[in-house]
Amino acid sequence: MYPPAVEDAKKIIHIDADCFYAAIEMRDNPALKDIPFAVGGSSTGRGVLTTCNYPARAFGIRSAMPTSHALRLCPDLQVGPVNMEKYREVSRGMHAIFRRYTTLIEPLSLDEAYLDVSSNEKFGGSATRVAEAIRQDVARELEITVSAGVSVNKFIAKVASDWQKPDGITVIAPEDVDQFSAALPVKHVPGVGRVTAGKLSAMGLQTCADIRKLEPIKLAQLFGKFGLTLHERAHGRDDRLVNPNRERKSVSVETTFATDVANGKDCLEPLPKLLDDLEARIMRADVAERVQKAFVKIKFNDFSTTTVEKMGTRLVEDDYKLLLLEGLERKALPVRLMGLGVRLTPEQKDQLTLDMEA
Ligand code: TTP
Ligand code: MG
Repeated sequence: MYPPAVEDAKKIIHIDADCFYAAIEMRDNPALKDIPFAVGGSSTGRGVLTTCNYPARAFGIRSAMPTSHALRLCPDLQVGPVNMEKYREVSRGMHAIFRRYTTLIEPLSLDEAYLDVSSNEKFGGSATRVAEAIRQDVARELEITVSAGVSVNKFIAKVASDWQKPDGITVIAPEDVDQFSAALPVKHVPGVGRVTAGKLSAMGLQTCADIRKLEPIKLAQLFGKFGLTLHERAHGRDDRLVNPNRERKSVSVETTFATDVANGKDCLEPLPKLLDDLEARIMRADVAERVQKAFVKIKFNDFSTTTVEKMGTRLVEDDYKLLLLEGLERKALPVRLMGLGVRLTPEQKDQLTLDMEA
């Protein structure tokens, strides 16, 4: 039964470091602390920022923004190079701290993880106090700040960790989940992108309380399988477990067309932008060395999905174009969504062993 009785509720923490790469650079060079500062630029060979500190954000500077654009917004912006090895080391330090409190840790990226502390008996079983202890340990030992969300499931914990960033903690108690999720603007639900939010807004639906008025079948008609997930999230529900053994097998990005596009060359239009996004995401997930082959996903307007992948394909526009054209031939239907991805080779386990000994 959902929602579970209060005493059966899980205790999930979502941790997300604040302006992670920039925070580490500021720690190592305090002169950067109070001036607009970003990490990225030419050293990545792509001329985009990976992230920036909060003074830079006041100018409207954001992750994935071209450095040239950021410098127009703030000519005094300092841009430093990416030091992945250093960020990996801090990430390992964060995980060593997490393991003091639970073994149920699911990393999402270098600076972000879910922790299930339902069975933790420290601090009288208080997940809030565990989250506070983690935040203190990280601040003291690694000299960066992390924000935390504490609640009964992954979805609410993740939304909550973002609620009072930076250096914040937000706790949504079991009895408050219903009200919190009802008031939540639907664009904050993970998986709701620009197009989905736009469609809902055009129907006069802004919050999860608005979504609750729609029958699941209606949501499924509008958004396919994701419509059913949206129905669950709108009620504050998420039954996904924290999975410590999850290994990333692929990285992908996708875009839903504002209106379905006729099957043909027009579908290729978002390709360059999507490829940029995919490259940024691969870098962020720190898996560039594990890229094995390219794949594409196409969703037709009858909600059927096809994927095309081939050994030997690489992260280049021409290869994606060929895969997409092959996929488009499979059904003579307009296209609703297009995705690009890469499959990854299995993780090197010796890295993990090192991790465990840290
Ligand atoms: P995020 O957690 O998304 O961002 P952040 O930690 O910099 O800032 P926030 O305080 O909002 O959490 O990403 C973690 C790191 O991943 C970030 O420091 C740099 C890297 N990254 C990229 O390289 N490219 C990107 O597009 C994004 C979003 C992040
Ligand atoms: Mg972060």
